[in-house]
Amino acid sequence: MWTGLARCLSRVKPGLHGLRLLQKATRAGHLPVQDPVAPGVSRWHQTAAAPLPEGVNSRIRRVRALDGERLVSVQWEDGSSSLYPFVWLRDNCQCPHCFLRSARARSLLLTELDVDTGVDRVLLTEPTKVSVIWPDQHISEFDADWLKKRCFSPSARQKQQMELFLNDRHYWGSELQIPTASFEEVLTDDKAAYAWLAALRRVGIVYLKGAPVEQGQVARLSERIGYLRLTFYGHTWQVQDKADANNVAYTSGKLSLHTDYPALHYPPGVQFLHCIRQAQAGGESEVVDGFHAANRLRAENPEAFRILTSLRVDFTDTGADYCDFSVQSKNRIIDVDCDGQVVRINYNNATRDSVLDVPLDQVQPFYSALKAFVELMCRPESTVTYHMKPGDVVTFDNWRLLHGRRSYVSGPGDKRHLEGAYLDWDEVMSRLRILERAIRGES
Ligand code: OGA
Ligand code: NM2
Ligand code: ZN
Ligand code: ZN
Repeated sequence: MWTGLARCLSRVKPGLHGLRLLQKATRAGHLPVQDPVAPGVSRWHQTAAAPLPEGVNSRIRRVRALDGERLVSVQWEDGSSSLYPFVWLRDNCQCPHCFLRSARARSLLLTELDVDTGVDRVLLTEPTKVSVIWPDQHISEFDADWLKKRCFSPSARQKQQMELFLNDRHYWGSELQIPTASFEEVLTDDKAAYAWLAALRRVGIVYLKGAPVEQGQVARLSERIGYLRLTFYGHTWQVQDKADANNVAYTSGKLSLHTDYPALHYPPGVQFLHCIRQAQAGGESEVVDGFHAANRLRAENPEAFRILTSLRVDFTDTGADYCDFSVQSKNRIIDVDCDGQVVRINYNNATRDSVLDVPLDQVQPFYSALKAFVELMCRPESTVTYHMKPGDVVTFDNWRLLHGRRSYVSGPGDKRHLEGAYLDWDEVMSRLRILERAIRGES
């Protein structure tokens, strides 16, 4: 099934309709998204493997309170040990007074928490249960697996964070075979849906084939996850050549590589585009891994990287659609987190404001830096090209990928038509975690 889907994918043909030949176009194929728990796992899942089940049955050999350091030491059966601060244990007491089980949330108030608490006694009541008796004789009981998961060692923290956020990325260039799955299968089958979203997270783009050729499909796909992100362009939006277009996307012109909606301070994390009708000529799509490109810029041109990660650029979007709007933002073109990791690209040349709030002497260096980044992304080895056909849906990470489209010509009665929708990563990651548990057979 998966391979069959991969085989029937369209490719951009060299010299097509007299448009510029993309050297790598014939290599822009697609790979099936495979079931991540079956043998022969697709390469997108090599390091994004499903985490171990929660109940790994950790057993404890010994517990003791280190009063001087205000830590509880837990020695595991295998000889390793973990340390837990008194204050953290008291804060995370799981008893019905301190924790509302039905909401899986803390009911203990911070006003009730003595951040300097000592402990009266620590006991190993069973090999898998630790009890802490506090000075006021309140009793907390902690499960061994629960504690193990929350160990403060750097390696345990890193493992836990990886399981929660799946931040392990596969970076790519023109060699990418876009992971591909069946539209109907991701709607109906949990394993297929998990494989779809896991690849969307790791690779940043997944192609879905076989959607009905009518409006409403991106909405169905968002309902599979939760809900979509409403913007001034509507719940879903129709990419078509329109009279008095309120956005450059609504013309038949070329769209250079961009992320959608940098005019918002919180741009949509995920984008779906469903091809309902393709153009007579042109309209091919192009994508680039913006994180990979930004990391290469850091290595090749550190000064350009410094400028694009520090200067806040004004973006603007004014008009009327879902309702009237006058949007302004200030975004760094390359956003990095406090560890210097690239976390978001914000760039649409069309909505970059003519207001440029930088000192005069930084204007020219800014343009040179931006040009260097765009040139790096436009290199043939960076880009993947594909040609959508009716029934195809492309789903991609709008914080990571830049996408573009070639200009097109449509006949008067058969206008090119894509329907799009946005989602945010919080909702997509939520569904991904739930699907992962469901296919592991947990509640
Ligand atoms: C957009 C867009 C791609 C296309 O509408 O923002 O990138 O192929 N469209 O029309
Ligand atoms: N729409 C118009 O940054 C942008 O202007 C992207 C794209 C929703 C297709 C908007
Ligand atoms: Zn309690
Ligand atoms: Zn776009």
